Amino acid sequence: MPFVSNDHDHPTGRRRAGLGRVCAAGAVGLVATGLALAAGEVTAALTGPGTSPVVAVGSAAIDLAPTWLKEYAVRSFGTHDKAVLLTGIYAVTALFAALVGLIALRRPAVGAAVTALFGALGVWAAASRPTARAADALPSVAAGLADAAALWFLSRSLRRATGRAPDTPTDRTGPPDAAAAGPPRRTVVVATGAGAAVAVLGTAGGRRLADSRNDVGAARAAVRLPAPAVPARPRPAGVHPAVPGLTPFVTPTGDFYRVDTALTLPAIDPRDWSLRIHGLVDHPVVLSFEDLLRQPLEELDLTLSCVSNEVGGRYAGTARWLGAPLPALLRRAGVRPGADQLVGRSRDGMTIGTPLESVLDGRRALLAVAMNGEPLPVAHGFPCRSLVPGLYGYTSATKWLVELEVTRFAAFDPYWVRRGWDRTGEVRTASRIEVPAPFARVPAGDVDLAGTAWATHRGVAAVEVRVDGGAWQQAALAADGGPDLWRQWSHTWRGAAPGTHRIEVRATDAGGRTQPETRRPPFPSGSTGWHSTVVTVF
Ligand SMILES: Nc1nc2c(c(=O)[nH]1)N[C@H]1C(S)=C(S)[C@@H](COP(=O)(O)O)O[C@H]1N2
Ligand SMILES: [Mo]
Repeated sequence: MPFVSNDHDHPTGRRRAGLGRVCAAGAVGLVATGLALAAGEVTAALTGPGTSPVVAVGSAAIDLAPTWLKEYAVRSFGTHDKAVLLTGIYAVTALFAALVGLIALRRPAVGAAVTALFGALGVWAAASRPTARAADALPSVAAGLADAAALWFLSRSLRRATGRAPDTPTDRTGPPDAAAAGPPRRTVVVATGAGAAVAVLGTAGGRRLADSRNDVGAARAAVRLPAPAVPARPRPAGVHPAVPGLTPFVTPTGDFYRVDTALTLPAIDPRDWSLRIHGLVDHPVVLSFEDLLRQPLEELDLTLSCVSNEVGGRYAGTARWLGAPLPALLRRAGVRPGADQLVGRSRDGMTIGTPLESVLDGRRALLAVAMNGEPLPVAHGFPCRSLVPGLYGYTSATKWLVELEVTRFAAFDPYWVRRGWDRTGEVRTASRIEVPAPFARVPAGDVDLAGTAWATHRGVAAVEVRVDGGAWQQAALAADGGPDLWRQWSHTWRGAAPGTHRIEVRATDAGGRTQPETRRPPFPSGSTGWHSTVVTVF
């Protein structure tokens, strides 16, 4: 007779029991890792939100990601790229956590070794941050210890409750009736459930504690902005053609694009902030926020754009900025001969290098403290960021700025240059069609076309459109707000006939250079090519 048919020894029953054990082991792994994350978050509330294991690993991943992957992420997920990254990290962590639970059930020592590896990964990631301090390793150490302890306790209980010794020779010597000696299964279920609850509450509590400890909302609300010594030049009427669907001329702050590598926003209280100007200067300067506000502040209407903007993309915005004139501060510090690069450093360790000659050639470079009449939003660099008209953000617009170093290109490669991007970052002429929207259906007859073009600091001299590869037509340019601002355009397409049509646009800058037709991706110096849109006329 092959086997006795009782529930435990029947192959199906055994398989079912085995499956239950596997699931329980997976759950134990997940709960142990959940407790680890909770321990990490609670500790990170004290050491800074950027030091939580998940955020540290995520930040390291951002820095290590190859350029094509970064470009892909920005292109596919836009400003959601960070949420996608974190979700991915959590998913991979959960997978490994369940696996470690299985391993720990059979081989506790291997399970412990893997959790130690997890902890070490977090420590390495935290230490790899450019602003790392020794204490930043603590959250990952705490997470690793919590993981090991929870895993050890829960998988031992599970082992005992299900009556199987781990596959290690020493443990095999236990009594054959280990099941009887072990805790009841209910205890394991309760312990695992309690662990899960603690993990969830701990993680949420740690986050809240971190948020409250790092809330600069009140400090930001308390900032009193002085009146500008140099107000913005009056904006001419008619900078915005009244075509429904066209982007506003001034971008509402809440709609302004955000591009940066910060998984958690640096929280800087202006009272703890200072800006150090040093390097190849005669008189290094340290400015407090008060000092900065005492400068003769200037207002500047400026279009800021990102090198990662695809043809027709949305990574450009216009705001009214208020800030201290940067050239005056540099002159006061006394730039030494031979210097050709100005490196901005942010609180989170970002480095952005600007050609010094463009800062000093008469353009209105600013150390900005306000955007559209309010202190800078935290996401846009509170309390201070740099701005240099005519350059993409990655070579000019350091957010959370804390340091300016006058140096040489030969002496230092900033963050993006180390990753192969062009070191100058001059804004390329760009134009886009916003009306009609892509794949819009419009009635036959006269069709309104409109959009936005920029050649920041040079100025837009002309915009042309054409339909189905026909002759280029001059679009009507809206009033000119000045070369540092984008220029909106409109055009009436007369007698549009039913069918599918392709509309193209190209702009010419004030230097007479027309956008080239050749499509190039953003890397390494900004995208090129004509934007086009397809519409259906009915
Ligand atoms: N500290 C810091 N500053 C930064 C960046 C960053 O990643 N970190 N990104 C730069 C880039 S690539 C751009 S395009 C602008 C975007 O500014 P915004 O987010 O305010 O639109 O910020 C620049 N300043
Ligand atoms: Mo950018």
